[in-house]
Amino acid sequence: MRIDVVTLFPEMFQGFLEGSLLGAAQKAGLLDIRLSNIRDFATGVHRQVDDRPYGGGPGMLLMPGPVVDCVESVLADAPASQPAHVAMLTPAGRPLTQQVAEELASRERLVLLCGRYEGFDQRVCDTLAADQISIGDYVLSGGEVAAMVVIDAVARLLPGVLGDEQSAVDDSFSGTDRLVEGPQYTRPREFRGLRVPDVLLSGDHGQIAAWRHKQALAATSRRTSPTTGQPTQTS
Ligand code: 6GU
Repeated sequence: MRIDVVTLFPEMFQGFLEGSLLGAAQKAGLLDIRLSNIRDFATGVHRQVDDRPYGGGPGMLLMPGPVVDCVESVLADAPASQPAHVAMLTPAGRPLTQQVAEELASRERLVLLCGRYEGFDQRVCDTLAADQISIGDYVLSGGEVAAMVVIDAVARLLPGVLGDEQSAVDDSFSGTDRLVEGPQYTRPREFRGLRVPDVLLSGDHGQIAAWRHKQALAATSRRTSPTTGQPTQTS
């Protein structure tokens, strides 16, 4: 899979992309992540990329020209057999869920467009007809951190990226039931008086699977209300 990130701040991705999982995936040739700087497509002596919103209001907007030119230069570097899926990171987008991550991971090419300032000029959305993704109902200073969240969630779903192929299938929000995982334990058997549940030491895999399923159902219902779908747990 190839992922192109279009951003004003490519340097924000450096440490992140060198990190263990993504660094190894790129070395192994499973993932090819490239960074493009919107600033390289700025025109004029001041290389300006932002301007004040028409109609007034606070802050600055990214100018549509450099953004669209940068995305189009990335798209031009794609064979017709591998059309890229363009996704803009914006708080107005559809919420990122495990299902959305799976959908993005099924693409061969992804372009992630990071906004800054107060957001994008509407004509960027109109011109690119891009997917729009938000990582939650809170405001970030820019789309870069959100793009890193998307890359992390997507990369670990690619075949061969995780050591153990089953672990992505067993994850919270995965599989057909989309439950969160229940409690898990490792050694020691007793920690500060808290003991590992006997069933996990029983060696009875049928019993263990049944216990885990029951725990996952309980953890899932603790965390979301069946009526509102909103979290019910505050601690
Ligand atoms: Cl994708 N961008 C920004 N700026 N803020 C956000 C977001 C994205 N998702 C949630 N908040």
